Order: sequence, then C-alpha cells, then structure tokens
Amino acid sequence: MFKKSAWVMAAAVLTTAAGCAPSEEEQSMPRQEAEEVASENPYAEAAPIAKAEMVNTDDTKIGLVRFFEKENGVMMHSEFEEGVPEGFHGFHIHETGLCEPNAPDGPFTTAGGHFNPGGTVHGSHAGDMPSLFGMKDGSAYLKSTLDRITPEQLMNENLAVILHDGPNNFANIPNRYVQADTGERGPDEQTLRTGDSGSRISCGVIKPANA
Ligand SMILES: [Cu+2]
Repeated sequence: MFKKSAWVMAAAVLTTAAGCAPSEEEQSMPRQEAEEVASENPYAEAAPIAKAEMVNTDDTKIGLVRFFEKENGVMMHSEFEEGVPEGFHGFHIHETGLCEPNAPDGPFTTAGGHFNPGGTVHGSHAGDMPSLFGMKDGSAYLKSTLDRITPEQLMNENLAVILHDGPNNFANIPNRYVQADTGERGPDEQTLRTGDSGSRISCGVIKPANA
C-alpha cells in the first residue's frame, strides 16, 4: 500500500514538472523567431487602405472605421468612443458616399442601399458586415475580416459605412412566419433587401486612407 502511494506521488511530481514549468526550449525562443510568428498573425495590421469618419445625425464625429488589406481580403476595424445606443445594430457598407443628416427621406438615406454589385439578397451583400455591439457607456469596438468586398472597391467606389438604430436579422426569417399583408411565408422584399435594422444613426464616407 505504502509503495503504491509513493509511486503515485512521484508520478504526480513528475507530471507537474513536465506540464507546468516552461521547457528550456520555450524559454529560449529566439527573438527573431518570435517576430516571425507575430508576422504570420492574420490580424496583424499595416497602414489602412481606406477609412470612414463616422458622424451622428447632429453631424458630430462619433467614430472611425478603417479598412486594411490582407492577403485573403480585408480587415475592418471600427471604433466608437461614444454615441452608440446599447445593444446590437445593423452595420453595413452602403452604395453611395453621401452622408446627409438632414436628407428629406430621413437621416443618411442619401447613402442609398447596401453595396450589392452581385445583386444578391441581404446576408450575402458585398457590403454586409457583422453587427456592431454598443456598450452601456455608448462605446463600441468591432474588428472583422471580410472577403466579399475588395480593397479596390473600398478605395474607388465612393461608398459609405452606415450604422442603424436597430438589430439586423440578416433576412433570416424562417418559413414558419407568414407575412400579414400577402400571406406568403418567410421574409418579404424589404427584409431581403435590408435586414430590418431601422433608421440610420451614423454615417461615414469611405475615402482612400491617403486622400
Ligand atoms: Cu445598412
């Protein structure tokens, strides 16, 4: 009995030594090697290729969205210090780089619909992005990779980033829902086009970063 316990304890000590302490190899990883590993990080950023200064309906700047080129697409990096209502918000790239808070059809309607050169439904638009989450203090931060839009489109097509008031359903309306007016099942045309995230609360024209 004693012998077995002693063996178990010895094994435990050995396991601890092997499992927790950094090995000599790990401790002495050369600096150059560590830098090479960092440069392979897909989220490593160089200079942005395009950016949008986001304003609210009072035409006050509340955030900045920057786009970085990556080997396999684009990295979108957005920061809002304040002014984002708490919760999720539809967040898209729209087709016209014109942000007019006092537009007759409603704030920032001048930015048009989603950037959608492929003529697809919402959720598959080139301008679709993940939703932005507003914190209780009004700040928001979102970083995401995108590969349905190209760096060239972001720099040359005069587009806009739009933040909506409400959450986005990405046109994900299952067929168990029936449209009240037509009796048809699933999403209606407006949902397929917009994701129903409501009015526009912030807008920024996407400009080449060096402009
Ligand atoms: Cu939108």
